[in-house]
Order: sequence, then structure tokens, then C-alpha cells
Amino acid sequence: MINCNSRYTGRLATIVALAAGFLPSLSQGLTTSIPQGEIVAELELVCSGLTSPVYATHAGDKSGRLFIVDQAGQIRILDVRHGVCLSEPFLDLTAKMVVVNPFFDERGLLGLAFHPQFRMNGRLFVRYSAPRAGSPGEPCFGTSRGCHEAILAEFRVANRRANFADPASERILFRIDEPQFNHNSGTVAFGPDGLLYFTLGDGGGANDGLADIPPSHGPIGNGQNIDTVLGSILRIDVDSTPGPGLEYAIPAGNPFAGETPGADEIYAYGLRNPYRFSFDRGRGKGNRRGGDGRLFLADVGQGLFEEVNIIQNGGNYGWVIAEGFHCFDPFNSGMPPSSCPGTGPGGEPLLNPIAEYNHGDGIAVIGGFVYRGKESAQLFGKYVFGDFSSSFFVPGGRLFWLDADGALTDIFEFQLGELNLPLGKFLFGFGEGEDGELYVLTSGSLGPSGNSGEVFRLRVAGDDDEDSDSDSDSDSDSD
Ligand SMILES: [Ca+2]
Ligand SMILES: [Ca+2]
Repeated sequence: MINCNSRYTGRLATIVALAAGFLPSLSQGLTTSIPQGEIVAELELVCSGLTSPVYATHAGDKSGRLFIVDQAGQIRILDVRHGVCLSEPFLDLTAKMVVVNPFFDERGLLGLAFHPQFRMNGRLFVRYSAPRAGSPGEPCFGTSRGCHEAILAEFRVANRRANFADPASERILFRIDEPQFNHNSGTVAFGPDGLLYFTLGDGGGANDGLADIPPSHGPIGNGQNIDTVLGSILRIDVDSTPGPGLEYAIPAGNPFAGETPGADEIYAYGLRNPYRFSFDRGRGKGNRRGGDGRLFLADVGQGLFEEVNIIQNGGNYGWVIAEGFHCFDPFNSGMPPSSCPGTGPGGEPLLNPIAEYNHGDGIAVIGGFVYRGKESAQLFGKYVFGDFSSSFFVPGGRLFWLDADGALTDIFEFQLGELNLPLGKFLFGFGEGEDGELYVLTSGSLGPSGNSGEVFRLRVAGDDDEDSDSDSDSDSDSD
């Protein structure tokens, strides 16, 4: 999960008190500035009774299954063709995970990616949060949630048709101590280059630790520090012979690979909480629908600005020097300075996002997908994303889009149904099926508790006559 500020210590009362003291002052004078666009979204409920669905993806195996990641610890299967949400989990990692805080948490089961050759090798990759003891002096030590580590692990299924992956098949590829409970990011995805990408937030807390005494993320914070993988998007090779002491190989094209100073796994950095990213269906397998493989990444801001980026190899995306298009002062986070360095510690330029919005329009950006499906001509080429909620107290998620094939910069809000009613739920994530159709993942609860988690198929009104090839194209036919 995500958040905008971070000084929660564990109980709902504390969250409410802190947020109440924090949000109004920073949101003062901010009003909604994202206009409504022409596209009318219709949300079709396809799975309910979940807890906190945060992501959904497919196995690339033409099985018609959508795999739904629930932060509370399970992966569930939606049989898309028959409209049935299977009750038995595909994978249950509850026993390996931290015990999530029911009122609010950003730890848990966070990401899932199937190997591009899953049909042949049965391999899948998962991000989750595991408990660890910690030690005195660590920011997490002695807090109500305790300390945790971020895990990237591989699992296997016995055969590709199995609706069950054995937790005992786990092989841990990567782990790192997390200093605080929040900003865990969590997406895992294969790029069109066949390499595995995943993200780590800046470690948590606020201001990338710089305003803490002593600074909890080191003297320059984690985002700008190329010697740490925190605050970065990472890229690894899970198919080649592993490097010395590693469970994976380092791609030669990584910017700091080998002798070059900097962590070998980093692909790009300067990120705060890059909760969700995706690739515009590109040169990869099974794509004939116009994407070009661009990496769209939404980075959750702190108190003022939310941003969407297109990530380039080796790019420095600014945090903690900048938030969105604005300079950032970790010692006065509500007041963007008029000027700041335009370069990182190595003299490299800080890269701007493609689009931003301020906290008049929400508190945490939730990245989605560029739509390359067949059902909606209106939606084709639009990057679909949204915001978690207009506040922590009332579920008020919003759904946005921007034109990925056009201007990129202008954000529009979906109209919701003919009546254009508010979503009225917390927005936790998006999903993409093998056919390119998109899903909206919500919950009525702020934290990972209860059973109000729902998955909706995103449909668009008025597309019926514009869909020219859905009957003849056979991308998603069964095998
Ligand atoms: Ca290096
Ligand atoms: Ca940035």
C-alpha cells in the first residue's frame, strides 16, 4: 500500500490525529484541478469478498485466469471466461508474512509477475514483507509494527494448469532490511527485454529521513544515494547464470553494473514510493496492439504533489530534491523552495515527471496501465490510473487517464456511469488481463481488514459500435 505522509505509529486514533493535524494545513487553498474528460467508465463487479486487492495480472498462458494479489496475504484467481472468482487461494503466504496492521499498513503481499515462459517453466515471482527482529537504534525497532524486510521470491507450480502454487516451492531471490514500515512499493513485472523489474521505496518515514535526528536514511537520504537500492527501480536477469553470491544475474546494460560505482541492480532512482508501474505492451510476446514498451511509473508524493513518470535507463527522478515538478525542502516540506539543484550528487540531471497533480485532487497516486485491449476504442492508448482517496477518513478514490499516445501531460477524470457518482471506495490498484482489458481494485476499508475488497472490470460506455475486430482476433483463445 501507499501513503502520503508517514508518521503513523500503529493505532487508528494516532493515524486520525496525525492526519487531521497534517492534511488540512497542506491542503488549504488546494482545489480540484483535474477536469472531467469525455470517457464514461462503467465498473462491472467481477470479484468481491477480498480484503485489500492491490494488483492483478495474468500468466500469459491463454488460460483466461486473472490473478489477484491481496495485501492480506493471498493470491486469488478470477476465471474471466466464466466470471467466477475461485474461493481457494492460488498462493497463501500469510504464514511467511508480517502480521499486517488492520487499521493501516503498507506491508504485506504486494506484487506478482509470471515468467514470460510460464507455460513451459511454471515460474512466478512475488514481493512480500517478512518480519525480522531488528536492532536498537533502527527507526522500526520497538514500534507497534516492528521491523520487516522486503522479499522478492520465486515460486513454482507443479503444472501450468494448476490453480495452486505451493508456498514450500519458495526460493528467495532478494531481500533487504526496511528501516520503516511504509513506502514499500511492491510491483514486480517483466519488461519487453525479458528482464525482471521491481521497485523499492525510500525506506519510509518522511522527508527521506533527512529531518530525523540523526537522519534515518543517511546523510543524503536513500533516493539520491546510488549505493543503496532503496528509492529505486531495479532490474535483474532471472534466466542467466547467477552472479557471485547472487540468486540472479546483473544485466550488463544496468547503469551501475560491475565496476561502475553504484548498486548493480539499479535501473533508475530518485524515487519515493513507486508503488505501481507497468509497461506499455511493447515488443514483447503476444503484443500486436500498438504499445512501445515504455515504462510508466507512478511515484507517490509526500504532502503536496503526485507524479507519473516514464522511466529511462539510468534516470534520476529527483526525490528528495524534488517532488513532482517542484523543489522540495525536507526541513519545510509544506513549502516548495523557489530553487534547488537541478542535478543529483553525481552531476546527473534530475528528470521531471510527465504529469503531476496536487493534493487538492487526492493524496496518493495509484499507477495503472496503458490500455491496449480490444473492447474500447475510446480507451485505446490511454494510461489509466487514479488516486487512493481524497482523505484517509472517507473512502474517496478517483479514476484518471492521460493520453499515452498523445500529449502525456494532461490528466482527466473519468465520468463514473451515467449518473457520474463518486467511486466511494479506497482505490488500491489496477489489473490487466491477458486480453489487455483492465480492472479496478478497491476496498471500503483503509487498512487490510474485513472483506469489502472488490475487483471491477473497467468498461466504457458508448463503445459498442466502435469495436471492429473483437470477433475475428484470437489473442485470448484457449489452447
Ligand atoms: Ca556497481
Ligand atoms: Ca520525481
